Amino acid sequence: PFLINVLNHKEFREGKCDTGFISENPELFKFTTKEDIELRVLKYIGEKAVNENKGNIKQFDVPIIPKVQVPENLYGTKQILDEKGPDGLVEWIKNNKRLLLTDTTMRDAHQSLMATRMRTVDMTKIAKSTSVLAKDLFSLEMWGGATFDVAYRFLKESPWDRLEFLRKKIPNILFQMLIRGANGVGYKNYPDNVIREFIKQSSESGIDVFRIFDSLNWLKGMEVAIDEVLKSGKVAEACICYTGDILDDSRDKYTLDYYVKTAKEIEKMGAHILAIKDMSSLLKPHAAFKLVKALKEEIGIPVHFHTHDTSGNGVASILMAAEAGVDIVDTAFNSMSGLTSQPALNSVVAALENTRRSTGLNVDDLQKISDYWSSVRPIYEQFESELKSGTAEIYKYEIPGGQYSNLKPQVESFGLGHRFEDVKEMYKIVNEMFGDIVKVTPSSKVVGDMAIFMVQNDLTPENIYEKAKDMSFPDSVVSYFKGMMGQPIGGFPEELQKLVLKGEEPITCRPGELLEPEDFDKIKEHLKVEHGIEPTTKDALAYALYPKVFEEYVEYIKENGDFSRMGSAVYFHGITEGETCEVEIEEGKILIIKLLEIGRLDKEGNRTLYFEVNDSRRAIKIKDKA
Ligand code: 3PY
Ligand code: ZN
Repeated sequence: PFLINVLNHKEFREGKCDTGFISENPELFKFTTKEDIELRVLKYIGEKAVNENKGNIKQFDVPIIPKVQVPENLYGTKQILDEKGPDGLVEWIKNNKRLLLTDTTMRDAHQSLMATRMRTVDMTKIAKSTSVLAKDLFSLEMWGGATFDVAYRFLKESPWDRLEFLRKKIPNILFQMLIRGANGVGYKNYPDNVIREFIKQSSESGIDVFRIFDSLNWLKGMEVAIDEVLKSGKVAEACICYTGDILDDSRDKYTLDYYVKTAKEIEKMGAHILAIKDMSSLLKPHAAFKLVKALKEEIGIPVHFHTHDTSGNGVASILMAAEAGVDIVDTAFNSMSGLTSQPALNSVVAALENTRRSTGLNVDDLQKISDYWSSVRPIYEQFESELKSGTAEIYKYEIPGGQYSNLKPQVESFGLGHRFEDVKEMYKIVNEMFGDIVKVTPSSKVVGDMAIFMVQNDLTPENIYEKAKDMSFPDSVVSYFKGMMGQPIGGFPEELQKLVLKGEEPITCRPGELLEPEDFDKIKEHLKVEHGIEPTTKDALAYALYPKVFEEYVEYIKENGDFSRMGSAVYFHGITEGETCEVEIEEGKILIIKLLEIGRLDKEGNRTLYFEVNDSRRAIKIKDKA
């Protein structure tokens, strides 16, 4: 994506350069030829073979892409929105008796099951089939949350490309994203103009439904995002994040009344749809019935239920919500569902056949898509947690799906693997110390970081005020107590706030009112001068959200090449001696690569690898790091 050389350099083309230009810009005189691209691919594969898989390769089934005939009149919710606008779509939802379904496979499901590592190629391959076989879905949640950051950081691919490629292939189903209110797709509040520009660009690139939440249920934290979505003519779906247990009368902070009151305020803010965001799988089946019933009686906008299956009760909660009249629910194709992911889509469809909430989707058609994901999933096994079953302990700990499956490796990275159970207990204790808060990105990260910090330093709610007097707390905890993530329901516990802030004054206004607006022209100039790219607004936005991650991404691509079209089995696992693979390097251009032989170690510590590439032989040297 960043192929910039002298021929497409703006100043050179405009004739504004003198001869000094050549010596000042040597990188502009490098031309990436087909041979260079080929060489980069061979290096990538060679590196895997010599230093990573070392001959140990798992065999994966080739995922079967169901053949479909695209009908001429492919029509879906996207056309309803485009033709009738958000209010027309809302009317259509309200007049619908069917239970409407969202599939989360391309966003929350893989975020929760496989550390957000699903690559764009695996999504685009099934996109056309999805548009036909699942044409009656309400929406596909396929963007936002952690996917934006992880695409650049770990997958070295552009999340914008993902959105735009999928949009082209799926013209009929609404695209939905998750945006963390003023925290955008990041972990801290951003200046208002970053949130606004981000929404504008996302909407231009293909997002239709913006699910907006605030990690503390602080409505002010959603104001700017809701306003911008309304301006863009797209669908604003605002959340109440669910925590606690409305069935338990002894818990009087997050009651049914609290949720209904908050939902009414959200409706007043102009949201088109209300989402119940049950990120930690805490909304028990009977509570789901009670909550949805009350909301349907008290508010006029449609209700969309999002839950996880961490407890194992997810499908039950969905069915009870359906009985109570919920309009839309989130599910994931069966092979990508369950555990910390969403409840099972195919099973919900089958369960409701021949009932008054029948979904209108075809079980056999959906099975083909689930089978595809079933063959893709093993390629990502290395990113999955060890969780084998649902667990009722989630009701006690209240940890969001993605965080629950990620907590163990995180705790291990602090050398505290043996104290994992203590960290979970501490997560609950920290929540109590904080005054029982809503826990979802980024507030859940604050609670997690604090729990690890306390276990690491042998702190307790009793000894912390003495023992931690001179300790500096994790950055996320300091930022939280400063008010930089907004205000929690019921306010901050003052004594703890003082201990953490050590004399610094907290804020009580919206952080966005204090943050300097981002200067996008300056960012573009910086990217051009420092990294030699012709930046787009999408690049500038990525930099505004994640400066370091984006810069590293640009440098990686310049140095190593863009492997986003490479199949995931090869991308993650490589090939070994004697094996052949196909690698797409650009649309329709495929290299057939056979690794003929890995040579002996030479005196310099290198090995020569012999390849056959589309019938010609090539040899490259790779340093053996062993
Ligand atoms: C996210 O913010 O990424 C979430 O999925 C929260 O539940
Ligand atoms: Zn979720």
